[in-house]
Amino acid sequence: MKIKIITAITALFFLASLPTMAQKTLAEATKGKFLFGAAVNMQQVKGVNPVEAELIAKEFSAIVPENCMKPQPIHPEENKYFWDDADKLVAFGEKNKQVVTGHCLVWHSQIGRWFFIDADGKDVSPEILKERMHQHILAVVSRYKGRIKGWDVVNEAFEDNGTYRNSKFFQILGKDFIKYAFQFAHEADPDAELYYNDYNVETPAKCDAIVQLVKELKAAGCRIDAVGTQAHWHMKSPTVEATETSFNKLKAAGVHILVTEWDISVLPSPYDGANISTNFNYSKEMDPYREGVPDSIQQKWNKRMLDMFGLFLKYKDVVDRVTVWGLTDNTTWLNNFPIRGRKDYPMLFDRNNQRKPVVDEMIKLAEKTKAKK
Ligand code: 9MR
Repeated sequence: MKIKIITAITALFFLASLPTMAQKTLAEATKGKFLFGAAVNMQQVKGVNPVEAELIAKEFSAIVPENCMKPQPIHPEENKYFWDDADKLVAFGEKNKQVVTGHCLVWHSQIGRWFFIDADGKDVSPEILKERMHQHILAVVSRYKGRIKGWDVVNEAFEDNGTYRNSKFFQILGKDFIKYAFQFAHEADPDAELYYNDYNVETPAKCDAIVQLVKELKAAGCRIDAVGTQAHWHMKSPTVEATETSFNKLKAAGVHILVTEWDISVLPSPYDGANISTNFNYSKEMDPYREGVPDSIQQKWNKRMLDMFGLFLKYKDVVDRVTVWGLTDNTTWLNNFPIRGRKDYPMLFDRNNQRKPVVDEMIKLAEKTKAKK
């Protein structure tokens, strides 16, 4: 009798655990190949939506702040820092045993105007801008020393044609602003990995410019571990072939690759970059899937996600991390870019926080792939 009860209880436990056994997570499936991360917002960190917080904790082995470590939110005025959100985000990652990376130290966007001007509203001298960068980077990087694996040191310094973006940093300091940023970050935390991050890295002229930058930084004795390719992609562009070519160029330049902001928009787009200041007027034709994505389009999106994920796995020896830019279709930045108020479907989880079927396919693909050498 006793044995029968024990057998029945064991069987019950087994049955209860079946869904969890079948539901392997992305973090588990990619272990040993690359980190699998998500960009996280403060509502998730603060548990305003506990379901989202739990999904992030369970499915991902890495996190990056979507906004709270950018220059403007963390350093809104000279000598005035706002640490609360970033502190909470780092603690959230540590609690979940996730690798935390920092985004981003130097970016022309999301930065207080004060950074570039003097008391009369005129551009500051190169010396002053350099010193402000120094103070900013030392303060932010030192605060999280030993707790952040690596930093997006400079974000989006190039135009798609490979010329330097005419940002305030570039206007005042020339291209050397990039070198200074890497030097200051290394000074603040010599053990932290350092990355250059950009979108449309698949565009040949832009990729070549980034490779040239890597060479120049290395020649100047700077540490640079990896280039982050944001991977804000569309249904047709870039092609897998163009992406693979860019991977090979970066690999040959002696840096690792991070896929830092992955999403594939299902919507038509009048623009294929990620420059946040770009926007176009709303029209119904540009927002075709308000009632849901037709099956034929969904299948195409699934295939595209899997093809690209297969490429990341193929290059696992140099791809150290793949990070998706957000969690669900509900909160993705793409619902408002480059046209406000649309309904996009670029994420791995749907508007009800449910895993999309493609996740299971990705997991199968990852499990078939051997770990890094
Ligand atoms: O997803 C981010 C969005 O919430 C912010 O409003 C925006 C401006 O700071 O930045 C978005 O993230 C960008 C990232 O920091 C850099 N690459 C492009 C991303 C999408 O715009």
